[in-house]
Amino acid sequence: MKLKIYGTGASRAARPVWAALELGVPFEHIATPYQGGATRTPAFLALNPNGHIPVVVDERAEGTVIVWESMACALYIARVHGHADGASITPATPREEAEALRWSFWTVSELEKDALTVLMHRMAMPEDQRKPELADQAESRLKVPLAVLEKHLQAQNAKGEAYLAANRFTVADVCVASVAGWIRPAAALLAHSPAVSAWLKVCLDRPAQSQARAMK
Ligand SMILES: N[C@@H](CCC(=O)N[C@@H](CS)C(=O)NCC(=O)O)C(=O)O
Repeated sequence: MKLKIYGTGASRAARPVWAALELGVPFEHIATPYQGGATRTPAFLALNPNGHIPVVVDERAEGTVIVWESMACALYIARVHGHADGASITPATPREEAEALRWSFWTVSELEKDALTVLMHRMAMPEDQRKPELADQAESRLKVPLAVLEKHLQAQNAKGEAYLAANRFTVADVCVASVAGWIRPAAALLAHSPAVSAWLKVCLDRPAQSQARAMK
C-alpha cells in the first residue's frame, strides 16, 4: 500500500491514523510500539532519526515522502490525501488552512506538555509513581491556554460554527482534541471551560477516534 503509518494507537500516532480514518484513505498500519527498542533499530532510525513514532511513509510517483512529527503527519495526510471539498476534514479555504496550522502549532507549544503531565500524574502512571503536585502545577498553568481555546470556541459557536476551523469537523479538531483529551482526568478544570468540554466530547465520541486509539 502506498501510505504507511508507523506507530501504535495509544500514542501520538493516533493523530495521523485518526486523520486517515476520517478521510477513508487506505493505509497500512505498521504496528510499532514506543517501548522495547522498536524505535531504536537502524531501520527505524533511517525513517525518523529522532527515534519517535509516528512516522508516515508515502510512496509516490515522484518519490518517497517521509513525514515525522505527529501534527505534521496529520496535516500532511489531510492536505495531500484529502480533497478540499468543504465536506471532509481537509481545510478548504485559506482561513481553514490558517486555523488548522495555528491551532496545531499552538497545541504543541501551549498545551501538550502540561496536558501530558495531567494525564500521567492523574491517571496513566502506576498510582505509587504519580506526583499529584506536578499535576496541580500543570493544571494551574493550563488555565491560560484553556481560556484562549474557550474564547475561540465561544466565538465560533456565536457564528454558528461548532468546530475550531469551520462548521464541520476538520483536521484542526483532530490535532487539538487529541491533546486536549489528555486533560480529561482534570474534570474540575474542564468544568470551567464549557465550550471546550462540549466540543471535546463531540470530537472524542467520533468512531474514527476510538478506532485509531484501539490500533495495536
Ligand atoms: N513531537 C513528537 C513526539 C513524538 C514522541 O515522543 N513519540 C513517543 C510516543 S507518543 C515515542 O515515540 N517515544 C519513544 C521514544 O522516545 O523512544 C511528535 O509529536 O511526533
